Order: sequence, then C-alpha cells, then structure tokens
Amino acid sequence: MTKPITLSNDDDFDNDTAVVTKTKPKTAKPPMYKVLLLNDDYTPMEFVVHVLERFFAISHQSSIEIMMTVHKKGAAVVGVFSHDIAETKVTQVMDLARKHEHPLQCTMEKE
Ligand code: TYC
Repeated sequence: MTKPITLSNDDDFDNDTAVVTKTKPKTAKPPMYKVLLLNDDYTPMEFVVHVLERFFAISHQSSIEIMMTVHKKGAAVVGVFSHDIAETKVTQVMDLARKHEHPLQCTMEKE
C-alpha cells in the first residue's frame, strides 16, 4: 500500500503565496523649507514688492499679488527651498528690512 502525502499548514508547495517586501530607498530626499512673509502695518507695499522681485525672482505682477495676499491674509509662502537656500533668503530679506528700518518679518518652516 502507498503512503498518502499530507501537507502541514506551514507547507506551501502548490498553494502559491508570496511575501511582498518594500525596499526602502537608501537615498532619502532632503527636507524642504517654506519661506514665509508676514504682514505688518508699517512696511510700505512697494518695499515688499521690491523684496519679492529681488530675492525671489518673482515677476512684478506676481509680486504685487503675493504682497496683497500677505496684506489681506496675514502671511504667505513665497517659495520652497533647501535649508541653506531658505536660510539665505530669510537673511537677505531681514537684512534689507532692518537697513531700511521696516518691521517686515520673513521666516522659514519645514515643509
Ligand atoms: N500691510 C502693509 C501696509 O499696509 C503692507 C505689507 C504687505 C507689509 C506685506 C508686509 O509682508 C508684508 N503698508
């Protein structure tokens, strides 16, 4: 008499299943930082437009629109950059505002 073959629960000979694994990419992308402009009651509108054109290479028309968004809403993101570039932009804006004695505030935050 031939002995019948019995499979235990752990065997998976013909009952094809697969373990799906996700490989983590080794090169993580660096975090990006939003640069924000904050509203205040004293900085002249033209100065803010100038800052956007000069340091963020934004067109005159777009600069007016972004400045008005900040004026009405209190703040706006003006760009997203690597940590180093974002820090440079914030410093450039703050240095020029200080030089002209305007209270304009520019900040950065992790995206
Ligand atoms: N609120 C300012 C004014 O009425 C204009 C202004 C706009 C100031 C944007 C700062 O980030 C700013 N003169």
